[in-house]
Amino acid sequence: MKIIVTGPYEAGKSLMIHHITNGSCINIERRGTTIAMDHGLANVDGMNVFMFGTPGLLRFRTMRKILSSGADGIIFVVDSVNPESDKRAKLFFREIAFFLPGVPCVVAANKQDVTESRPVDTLRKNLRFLAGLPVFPVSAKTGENVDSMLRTLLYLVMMQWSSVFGKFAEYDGAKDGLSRLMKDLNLEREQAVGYLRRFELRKLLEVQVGDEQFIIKDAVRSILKDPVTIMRR
Ligand SMILES: Nc1nc2c(ncn2[C@@H]2O[C@H](COP(=O)(O)OP(=O)(O)O)[C@@H](O)[C@H]2O)c(=O)[nH]1
Ligand SMILES: [Mg+2]
Repeated sequence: MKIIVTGPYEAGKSLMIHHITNGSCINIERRGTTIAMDHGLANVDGMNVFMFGTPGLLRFRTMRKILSSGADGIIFVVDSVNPESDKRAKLFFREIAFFLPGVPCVVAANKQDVTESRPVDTLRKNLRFLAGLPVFPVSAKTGENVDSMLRTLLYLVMMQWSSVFGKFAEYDGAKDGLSRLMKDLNLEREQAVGYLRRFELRKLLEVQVGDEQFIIKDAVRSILKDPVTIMRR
């Protein structure tokens, strides 16, 4: 999966990616501020999760647009401590909703380890755009709640793709898998191949189009068949 971590400057995006990837990530920064991106790979129950963190300065909009392209899910990070960050949070939220309409999103109410941090109820009053979104009180510093937030997001992503993933599971390894996928989901060949390529790139499948076949990777077979298990760890 491709997950984008966005939100205003200093909210804790880079530290969150550092935590999620156990430190195996890169941050292209200058004097402590991300100027291009963070990138790292996490593994959740055998599923590869490609994490991309965006630069939080307003002027790097083009970079955020490029990084957002094709994302399956969004972690929107807000600073629970500093109310001065709220205005920027609103602008960034509007931006990501424009870049990635309809893509599942969870909100990280970050820095909850700090005594003066605002609880989620207060943040919901201060940041009206949070209405209707799942908000998790987290700390990128201690790691509190970060794993359950990520798992919830992955679950929401899998639910969004459930009709496609259900067919992947059904025709896993079938010799006419591609044509059955097209028939059941009423897809043109190009579109069905597009889905296969998308999830091959995300390392969920191996595709042999010449053979009209696709095979789910062993590591993710049980999750694709029963996505809710990703929440049960
Ligand atoms: N106490 C605390 N500090 C945090 C937390 N997350 C980030 N920070 C600090 O906030 C500052 C900005 O973090 P960074 O990850 O660079 O933010 P970014 O600009 O959103 O990438 C750094 O000094 C971090 O150490 C957190 O959960 N708790
Ligand atoms: Mg950063």
